[in-house]
Amino acid sequence: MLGQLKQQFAHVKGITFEQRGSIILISAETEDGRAVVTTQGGCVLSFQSKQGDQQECLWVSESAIYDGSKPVRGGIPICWPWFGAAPREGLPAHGFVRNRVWQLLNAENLSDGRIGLELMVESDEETLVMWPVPFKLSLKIEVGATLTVSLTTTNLSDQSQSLTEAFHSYFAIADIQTVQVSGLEGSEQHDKLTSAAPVTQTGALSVSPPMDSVFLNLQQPLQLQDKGWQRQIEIQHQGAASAVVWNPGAEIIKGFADMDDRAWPGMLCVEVGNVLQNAVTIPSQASHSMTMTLKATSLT
Ligand code: TA6
Repeated sequence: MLGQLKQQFAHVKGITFEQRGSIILISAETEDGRAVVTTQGGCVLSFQSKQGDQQECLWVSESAIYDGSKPVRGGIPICWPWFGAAPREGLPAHGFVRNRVWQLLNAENLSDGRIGLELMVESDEETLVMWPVPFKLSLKIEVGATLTVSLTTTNLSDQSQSLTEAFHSYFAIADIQTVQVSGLEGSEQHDKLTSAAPVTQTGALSVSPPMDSVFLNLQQPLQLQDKGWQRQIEIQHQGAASAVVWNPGAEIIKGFADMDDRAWPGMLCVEVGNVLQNAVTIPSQASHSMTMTLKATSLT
């Protein structure tokens, strides 16, 4: 597999492949930025812009597992075709495509200097048992000074289908006490930990761990402001009406074998997608896309 990929994409400048444990890592490096993507789950594991503060934007757990038995803990896992708990017992949380090996369909040098990748996963006998819908799922990734990920679902069944989905991005932060998320103003916050009645978000969000909230009906791009590192990551989104903000805090993190107990102050999930009442319905033979662009800028 590794040898075949190296040969197939040898003509693409800035692309390299390597194996870590049993998963394949694709590195894409341009003059303006660098990203690492794994075919395991179609997950972006690293992104660094060479503009702005030039530091790593994404968080990956030091105890992440690279043997393919579960998704790597960190980066931008893809939750699809359901977000959160499985619709029935025995199925994985957050859907099944983060547990599958995606096929690298294309890698190319774009005319503006960025690198474009396209990965794909489609329905087969195994997925049809978990979710009885024939589908094709395409993930386009563009790497440069910014990172763009775009997930397109094509419903190949003869009926409309509803699904929930998210880019479950883990961001590296200086300290959870000093970050804020803005752009959630006006959206409807559903607190998953207290199940309290939804409230409308006003002002920038400060995070007091543990936090696990869904924000519905997003109205603008999000900004993750990190005073400690003097950096802002702007999270632009299209075709995604929800956000999720998650930090497990000191107690809940102990339940995660692939996260160190003391890792929580240095990570924050700010996810965009279509969750709860923002589920998307895709007519038969039609497609739906959601796109996210990350742009890091220095606050100094
Ligand atoms: O997005 C937040 C969340 O749904 C939390 O409830 C939390 O459990 C987390 O994702 C991680 O889920 P995972 O299935 O990757 O362990």
